[in-house]
Amino acid sequence: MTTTRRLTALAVICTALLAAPDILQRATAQQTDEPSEAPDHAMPSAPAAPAAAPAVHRLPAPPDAYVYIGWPNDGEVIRSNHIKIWFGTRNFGVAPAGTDVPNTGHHHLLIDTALPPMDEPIPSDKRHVHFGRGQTETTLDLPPGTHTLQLLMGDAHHIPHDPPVLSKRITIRVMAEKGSEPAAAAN
Ligand SMILES: [Cu+2]
Repeated sequence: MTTTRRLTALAVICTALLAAPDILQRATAQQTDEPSEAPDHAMPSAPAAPAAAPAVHRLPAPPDAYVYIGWPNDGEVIRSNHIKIWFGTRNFGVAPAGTDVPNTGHHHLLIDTALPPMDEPIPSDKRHVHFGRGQTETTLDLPPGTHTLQLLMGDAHHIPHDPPVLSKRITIRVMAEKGSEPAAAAN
C-alpha cells in the first residue's frame, strides 16, 4: 500500500517536473511581454512627461517640395495699389484646409512680416492671409511703399510641414497709380 502511495507520489512529482519547463517558459514569456506593453499603457496616463516634444504633429514634406510667388517678381515696382499675386508649387499639391492628404497643403501669404513659429498653426490676420479653399492667386490692396511677400504652406490644420514649404521672401515697391496721387508717386 505504501509502495503504491509512494509510486503515486512519484508520478505526481514527475508530472509536475515534466510540466515545469512549460510553466517556466510561460512565466518567462509573460515577463518578457510585460515590459513592452507597460510603457504603452503608461504613456496615456502621463501626457505631460514629454515636455520637450512639440505640441503639434508636423506632417513631413518631400525635401524637393517648394513654393514660389509667380508674380510679382522680387524687386518689382508696381504702379497700382491693386496687386494681383499668383502662387506656384513644385513637387507639392494644393488642397483646401481640412484635407488630410500627404504632400499637400494650402497657401498662406505673409505680408510685411517675418516667418511665424513653425510648430503651431499659422496666425490668421492681415499679415497672415490663409487661402483655405485652395486658391493659387489673389489681389492685394497695398498702400504705396515697400512691402515684403512670402508664401508658407500649411497642412489641413494650418501647421507648417517639416521641413517647411516656403517661398523666397520678396520685396516689391508699390507706387500710386499715375495721376492719382502725384505726391506719393515721388516716394
Ligand atoms: Cu491656413
